[in-house]
Amino acid sequence: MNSKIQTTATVGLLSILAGLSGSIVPTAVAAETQPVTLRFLAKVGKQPVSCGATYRLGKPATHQTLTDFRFYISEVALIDARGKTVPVALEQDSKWQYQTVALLDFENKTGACANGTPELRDRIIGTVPTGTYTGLKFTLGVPASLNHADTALAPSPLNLTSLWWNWQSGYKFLRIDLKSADPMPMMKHHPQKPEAKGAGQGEAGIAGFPIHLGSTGCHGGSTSEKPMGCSNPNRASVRLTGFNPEKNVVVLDLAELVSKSPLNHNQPKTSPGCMSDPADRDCIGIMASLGLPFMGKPASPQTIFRIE
Ligand SMILES: [Cu+2]
Repeated sequence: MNSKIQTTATVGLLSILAGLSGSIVPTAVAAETQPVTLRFLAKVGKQPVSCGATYRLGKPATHQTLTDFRFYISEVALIDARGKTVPVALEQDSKWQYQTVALLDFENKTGACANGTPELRDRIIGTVPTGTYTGLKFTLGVPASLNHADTALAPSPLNLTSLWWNWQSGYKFLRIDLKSADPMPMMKHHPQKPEAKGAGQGEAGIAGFPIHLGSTGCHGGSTSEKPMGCSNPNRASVRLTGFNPEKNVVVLDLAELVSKSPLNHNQPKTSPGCMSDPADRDCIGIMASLGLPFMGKPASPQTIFRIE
């Protein structure tokens, strides 16, 4: 009975406080926040990338035309001078950002990027507790909780079929497609032959080195149940220091991503390029650059993202 009286009294007091003024807010909720914009830039070495441009890439270097360049970033956090990590609350814009996931898009559907979308997106927008930050942390990929969705029903930016494999494997966390601009060895006797119509529209039609990163070895589940897990989640965790959101940009360097890969070569009986297949040796260099474990090789520091 005593406690009932106390409860009533407490409720009464709270009502009075609430009624007094809108400015009375419990301290716990009053933590100040500040807006933050994290800018990204896609480059080949020192050059910003552009759709349809041709670059000398890979090892040995070959001429490659860019036909797609998009990726999902999630679990973004800033790090202060003491090493404390605070998550960035992403603006929920119903377009580029949903929950903890953001899409970055460096293709504009022009020229060779016919498979893409006209809009570009080079930033992540959100809020963090007020403070001074010197580092950045994020995941290249879609979190497991959002990865096994149906693009027909999922909210934007998780509704793009071009960035999705299937319900069980989930999304292509990163999609960078390259088309060889050198005469391909098997095309040598038809060097003038124009590319077949429809090439680049579907995976089967791509002649070149598409890079599609995503989870593999996802087991269990059914068409109505999520997989129990994926033996190769392939989510790359990135931590960068010396970052001031006001001054710096996060660069993804395509030259670094493919620096160990012979791009005009394809292991027989595997998909073109690297589509994350654990048996595809064409992924060895790509996964190493991403810092992901692959074919028995342990994870190593990633080399594709840097601060500028
Ligand atoms: Cu686009």
